[in-house]
Amino acid sequence: MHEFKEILLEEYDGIAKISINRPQYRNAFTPLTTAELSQAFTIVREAQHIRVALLTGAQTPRKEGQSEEEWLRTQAFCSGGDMHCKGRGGYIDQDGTPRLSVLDVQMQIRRLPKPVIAMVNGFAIGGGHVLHVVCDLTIAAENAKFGQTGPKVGSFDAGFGSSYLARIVGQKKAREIWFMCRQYTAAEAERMGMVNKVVPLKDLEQECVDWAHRMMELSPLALRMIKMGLNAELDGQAGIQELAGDCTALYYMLDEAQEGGRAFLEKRKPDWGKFPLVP
Ligand code: S0N
Repeated sequence: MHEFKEILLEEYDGIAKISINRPQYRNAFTPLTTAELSQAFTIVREAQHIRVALLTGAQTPRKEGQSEEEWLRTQAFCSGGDMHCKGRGGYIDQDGTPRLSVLDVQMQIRRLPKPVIAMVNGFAIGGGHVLHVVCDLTIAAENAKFGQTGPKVGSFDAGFGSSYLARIVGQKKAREIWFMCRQYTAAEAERMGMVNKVVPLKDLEQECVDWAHRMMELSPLALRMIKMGLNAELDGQAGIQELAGDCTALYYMLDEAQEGGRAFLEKRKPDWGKFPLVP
């Protein structure tokens, strides 16, 4: 759909696939990666024919002589912020400005009025783990590994990466994940409730496409309103603003809302009486 340097944006049959494309660094993100992710999610939001987005990590080809087991062990969804760019105040971009811009990407995923599936094909670690947490659904390959590392490497995400994680797996497990900095298998992540389904890596993309197609048979507006309602319960006034915005957009689609504007322009009183007031 668009050419980028550190990510790929592809589309198939109404489904957008966004891949972080730095497999040599286990798909760690730089400020450029997050800027490109932001741009990609904006494109996906604007594209009316796109109904579902997949977020994943690019894979490395299997090297000659490498066993399948070893190859599977090295695949990554995302390993968080690129340590090579970490400076004081954030991750340093090409102009020398420190940034924490993955937070904007998290917000975009949460606010995207379309379902986002995290297609976790390997390591989902640190800020990469948080990215799958904020997606609406997570489908993981059997080889995927999940975990937070912040307190081990001098960082943390006390936002969605902690509070929303706790809503998903419960307070005790969320504290364990952050306080112990261990890695969990896909099966363990599924048992904790932070993964919807686990499949072999070779079936992962097809499984995600099947889930996307299933959702595409359903009312997009209904899914959008449910997503915003689920967010609103957790996001306080910011969540209510999001849900209310969608309610306003729906209201504008009714003749009743059109009547108000038309009456003003025609310099007459609006005739509200002609619209049904259902109990
Ligand atoms: C993923 C791990 C477990 C894979 O281990 P494995 O298979 O043994 O591979 P390695 O040999 O370790 O790695 C292969 C190559 O990839 C490079 N690499 C891996 N991860 C990173 C990384 N995060 N940054 C830079 N490079 C990375 C390795 O260096 C190696 O390269 P070569 O071959 O050249 O040596 C393992 O790699 C691992 O544990 N990685 C680190 C994971 C980690 O700690 N991530 C957390 C990083 N921090 C964050 O994500 C910060 C949170 C955050 O983003 C945030 C939070 C709140 C508010 C804002 C932010 C924000 O940053 O914007």
